[in-house]
Amino acid sequence: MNSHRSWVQPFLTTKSLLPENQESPIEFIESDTVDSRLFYRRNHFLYPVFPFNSYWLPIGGAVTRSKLFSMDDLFRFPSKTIKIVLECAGNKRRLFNPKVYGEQWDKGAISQAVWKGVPLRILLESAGIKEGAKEVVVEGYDYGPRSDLNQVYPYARSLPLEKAMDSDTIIAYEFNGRPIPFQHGYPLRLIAPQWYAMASVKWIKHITVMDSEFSGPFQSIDYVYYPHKDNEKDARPVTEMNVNSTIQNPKDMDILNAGTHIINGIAWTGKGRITMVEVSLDKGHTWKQAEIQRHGSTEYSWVRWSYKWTAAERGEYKIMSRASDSFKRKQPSQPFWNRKGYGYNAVDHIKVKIE
Ligand SMILES: Nc1nc2c(c(=O)[nH]1)N[C@H]1C(S)=C(S)[C@@H](COP(=O)(O)O)O[C@H]1N2
Ligand SMILES: [Mo]
Repeated sequence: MNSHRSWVQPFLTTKSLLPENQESPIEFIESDTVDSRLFYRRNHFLYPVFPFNSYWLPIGGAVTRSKLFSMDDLFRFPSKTIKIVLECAGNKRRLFNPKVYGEQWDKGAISQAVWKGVPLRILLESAGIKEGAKEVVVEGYDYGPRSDLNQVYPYARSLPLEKAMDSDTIIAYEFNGRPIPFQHGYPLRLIAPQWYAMASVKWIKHITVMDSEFSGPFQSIDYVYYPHKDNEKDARPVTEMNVNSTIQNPKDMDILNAGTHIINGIAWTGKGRITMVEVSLDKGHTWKQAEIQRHGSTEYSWVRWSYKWTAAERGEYKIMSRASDSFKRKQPSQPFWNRKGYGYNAVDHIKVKIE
């Protein structure tokens, strides 16, 4: 049995190929750094073609000295290495009821890796931020038509100056100790910890400091919570990840023997840290605390949790998991429905049968 482990491997689950959107086999991820082979892929456009062998990074806009950095320039700056969860804002979209349009992600639009790079702050300071600067726009090399706007756009997003200046917001050049794989943004990618991953722009083309609000479609139309089906009332931008958890074992609809079973999974949040994960085996009437393994987890990474369950009686069981964080946020029993299906974080659940 065990000798199979080295050559029997999980795979990504394909959602679309042009552009490439594939999810991670999250229930089978046992490592806290996900290899690029199993790291989810989310793209709005086809992969970009650009001369990455003669790559330069320009920084301009509301700065006192426009800059052009070579890769070697970047390697010489002080670096920062961080392990972070990247979760697509559309992770678990398929679970919304009523259903919403868009990529029907199950639970695997999430992965974790170690990224190394230069804090964006250092680059901005070397260019000199002008007074009145508000946002920093990062544009990727990929672009394409949007069906709604009848125009070609690049993938570009802004960060508020405060987030851009956070010492953990980095321009990454390494992924798990190697140059970033092309699919994940080679040669340079923005990494914005704690925010849903739409903020972490791949294949950086240029960085522009702005003294006004950027209104590109990937933040004025997409990545906005619209709580109502047919009007824009109470719309607000998608930013930090919600507190969340995913059960990895058992698998949904498993048939198990009576006896002891380990229920385990991951939990993560975009603010503070995970303080508690609870499990319910009686449809949410009572909750028991799971054990959290913090070993190897850092400020921005997921934690692993487990709960030993002795299933004495035959029957069907619903297994639920609920995480809480240090900002007193707790997974709700019902998700916050929004028209574009972002930020799903209702209590996770699966069913099993004990025979
Ligand atoms: N340039 C560029 N950056 C991008 C995107 C994109 O389409 N183009 N997609 C964003 C979204 S929505 C997500 S969820 C993550 C996915 O990163 P991954 O493909 O490395 O997993 O990249 C973000 N950065
Ligand atoms: Mo995403």
